[in-house]
Amino acid sequence: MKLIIAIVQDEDTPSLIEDLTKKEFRVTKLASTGGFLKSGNTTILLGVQEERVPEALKIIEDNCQTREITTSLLTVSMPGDTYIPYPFQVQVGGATIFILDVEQYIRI
Ligand code: 2BA
Repeated sequence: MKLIIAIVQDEDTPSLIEDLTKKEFRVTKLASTGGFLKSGNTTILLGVQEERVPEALKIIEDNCQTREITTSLLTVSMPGDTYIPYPFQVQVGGATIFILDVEQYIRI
């Protein structure tokens, strides 16, 4: 068994979870926050049989889009201790995925 941890954008989460559950994957959804943008994203936990990993990855790929986000985390300093926000574009990936070996899977 494998544990897929997928960090996805909030906008893609409802359709992703619907498609995964339709195909009888067991899913846990966690609210998370990206360290760089400091804005909300979603972390999905999926415990899957090894042979179903490609199917799960395909569903994630089909539901999660890369997007350009405009952020103003950077500031430009001006004379007189004034800082003005400096908008810039960041490309946020469709999904960041980790796949881990599961030693044991127990449901009580
Ligand atoms: P954030 O940390 O909020 O990052 C959002 C996007 O900002 C990233 O998109 C990347 O394009 C950019 N970014 C992140 N750190 C950067 C840096 N130090 N300098 C310049 N640009 C930077 P993604 O790479 O698609 O990541 C989307 C979200 O996935 C991340 O949100 C974070 O929550 C998670 N993530 C990505 N890589 C990770 C990793 N190696 N470990 C844990 N979480 C990760």
